[in-house]
Amino acid sequence: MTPKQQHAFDKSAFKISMVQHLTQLGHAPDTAQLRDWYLALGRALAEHTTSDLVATEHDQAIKQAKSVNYLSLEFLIGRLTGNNLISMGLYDAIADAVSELGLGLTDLLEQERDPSLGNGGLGRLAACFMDSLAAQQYPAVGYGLHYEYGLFRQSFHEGAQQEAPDAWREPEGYPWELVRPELSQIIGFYGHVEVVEEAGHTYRQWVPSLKIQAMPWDLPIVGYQSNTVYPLRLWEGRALTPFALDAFNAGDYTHAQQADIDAGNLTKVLYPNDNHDAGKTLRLMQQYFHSAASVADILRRHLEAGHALAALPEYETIQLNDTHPTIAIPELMRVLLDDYRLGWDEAWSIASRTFAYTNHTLLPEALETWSEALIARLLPRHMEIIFEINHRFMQEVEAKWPDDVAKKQVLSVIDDKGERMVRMANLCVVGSYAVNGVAALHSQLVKRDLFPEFDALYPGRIQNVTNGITPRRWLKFCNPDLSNLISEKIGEQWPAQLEQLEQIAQYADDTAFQKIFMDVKKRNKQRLAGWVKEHLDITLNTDAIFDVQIKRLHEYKRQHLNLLHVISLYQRLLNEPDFDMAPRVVFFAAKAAPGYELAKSIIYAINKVAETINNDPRVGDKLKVVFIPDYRVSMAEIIIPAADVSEQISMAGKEASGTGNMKMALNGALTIGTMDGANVEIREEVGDDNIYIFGLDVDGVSELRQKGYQPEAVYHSQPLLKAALDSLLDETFTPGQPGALRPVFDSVMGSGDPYLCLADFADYVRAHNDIDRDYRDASQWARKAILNTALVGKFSSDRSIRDYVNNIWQLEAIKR
Ligand code: OX2
Repeated sequence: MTPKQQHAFDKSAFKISMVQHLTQLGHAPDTAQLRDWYLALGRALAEHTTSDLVATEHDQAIKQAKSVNYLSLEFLIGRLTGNNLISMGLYDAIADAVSELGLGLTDLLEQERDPSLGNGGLGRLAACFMDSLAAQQYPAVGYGLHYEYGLFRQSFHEGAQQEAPDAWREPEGYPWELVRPELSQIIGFYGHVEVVEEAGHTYRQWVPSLKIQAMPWDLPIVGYQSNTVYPLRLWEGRALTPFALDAFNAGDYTHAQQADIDAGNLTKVLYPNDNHDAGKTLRLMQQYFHSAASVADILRRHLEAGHALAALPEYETIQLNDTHPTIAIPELMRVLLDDYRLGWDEAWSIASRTFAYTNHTLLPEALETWSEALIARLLPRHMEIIFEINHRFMQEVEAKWPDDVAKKQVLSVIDDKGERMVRMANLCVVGSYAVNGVAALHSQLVKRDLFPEFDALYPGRIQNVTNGITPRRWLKFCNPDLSNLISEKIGEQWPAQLEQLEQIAQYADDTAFQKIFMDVKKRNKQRLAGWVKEHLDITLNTDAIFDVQIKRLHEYKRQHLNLLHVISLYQRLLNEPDFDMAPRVVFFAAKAAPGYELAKSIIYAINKVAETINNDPRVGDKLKVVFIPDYRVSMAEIIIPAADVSEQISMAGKEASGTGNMKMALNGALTIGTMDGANVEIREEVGDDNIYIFGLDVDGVSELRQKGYQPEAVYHSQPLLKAALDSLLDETFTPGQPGALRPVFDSVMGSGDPYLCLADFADYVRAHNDIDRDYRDASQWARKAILNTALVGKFSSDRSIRDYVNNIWQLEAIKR
């Protein structure tokens, strides 16, 4: 607690406030349930953050400074209460206050439902970035959507994934959010473009035929010990009935396609795709709704602060989190051209110095394209503007590479092979002053493989900012025992200056420290084992290696490679009398996109294998497999501190960065990983001896592809692998249903496996054998674990944000 906050906190006043909120909720202290008390606590705390939020909004210094606007369709913020208490420096004081009311703070915190307003890494990154912006006091507003249903809730029925809606705010609403009707916007769709003449000039004007109200809800992003609260502004779609009547009367009927899309549906659901583009009309409507409302709000703030329109790039920068908000570029152009009547060159000069774009993937299926026909129907004026942007851009290409049709074809914003499509990534690169990848290797590949022509045309535009994670949530809050141990050794500054963890390295060989460090790990493993016992009724050996793979389910992440290793361990335990292994618990947690059949088959296979192994008395506690359902931020907070081994096993070149890899290393887990994404940089930091690298690297992958990949040959040459694969075809794991796991078998056999699972199997097993050997040497293992915690300070999202600030955004911190 900072002295200022300590001074400000009045325990008895706070208790009175909690009881008042409880009363307003219609409950009496003697009969209220835990959940009622949690809501009262949240509301009492939110009073403070709301007043800080408003104060920050009115801060003249901030109005006169440059801000970043982080536009993202996803913010996977996780529970706010505990984290905000840490940031406010009030955790212990509130624990004390609620205990005087006869309550346990951790029980109250458990009542909060995760706002799962994101899918995976991309959304969680946005949340970590907001945390780091507020902690370091770089002026910022996060703009997202207020989905009524977050990512679905996952359960398993006989091993198969079931999805249920996640009404995260129901029934009482979310205590931390504040609706801001005075800041609402009206957003148009469909309609036509008219030509208007004024004072000898002609202008184009879009006349939408459908209008929807964008209602903002602000969530407070509380800066760690910084007295700064920035808004995460989430737009909700609301019907504007009177207008629809006008339009109807005017005979301006909306297109039949959109008949079933009313305003209330617009922000109902978060699309459950991660790293995959599904191209649905409603999704484009969400994207435009988000972009247009955010652009309007940014311009409102800019103009209200008294700045000239032309000075927009000096005061506001707009970061596009992936291509999802790309339509903000033509939207800003439309507003500047048609509403403010600027000339094209001036408007373009403003827009193209305002936007910057982060690319998160090279996977072709995740690179968004929208059909020209759809955009032209939904956003007719924007399609005109996109054509004009591209026309001028093609002239630029012609000037650089005269008569080079091939160059124009790859660079064009419009793909006209077949149905004409707008390539959103190309539009982003053309309309942004900076483009970045999310880890060193990934950014290199963006330049080399995805956008080599753009890199030649605009040298220096494509940069790297390696991802990071907030040490507040991902160490201080989720792992209090380790945090206390670290603070005892190096003081309390590390959550704001993670590089300081390096000082822990000096204790890596200290046997007394090793013991305390591993005792902490053990308690975290016991906590997780307790959760598993209570919720899944599986008894775990907490001396076992806790081997963890937690992330979205995707072929490229290769959960099925992990599964093949698990099966091979099982078979060796049964078949090889001399086989000895350190006990292991292999944890999985992952949601599959509901429409992604193979991902669901992999989940089913893991569950079936787990069921068989966990109930086979011959295995005892040597091997257990646990699939934790409904993976979410609050679950990650329990799993990550308990991990010994972190599985980061994507095929090289496919995982742009990964951030779970950073979280687990920070909490003292050792990575088993390919040379992919940020694994490469984690290895640089922790050193070769403290990470288990295996498999083909990016060059190895392309060599193998060139040679011709033949999984059958691998299958026939490796008996361990063959036996594991064969067991997917018989009844070993699906009694009475032979072949039920065949989709997984088929996906890795045949030359069709783009992710080369079998090619990496042998080396993966070798790396796991090394882990098994090293884990048995408790002191050596402790040393490696300590060094992981000590040496990953680089991966603080504070550092990522400083990279953006210095290399891209050019912001000044505004101290409050
Ligand atoms: C993810 C990437 O897959 C992951 O590697 C990265 O760490 C994360 O974004 C944050 O940068 N959808 N999710 C991602 O990319 C896309 C597209």
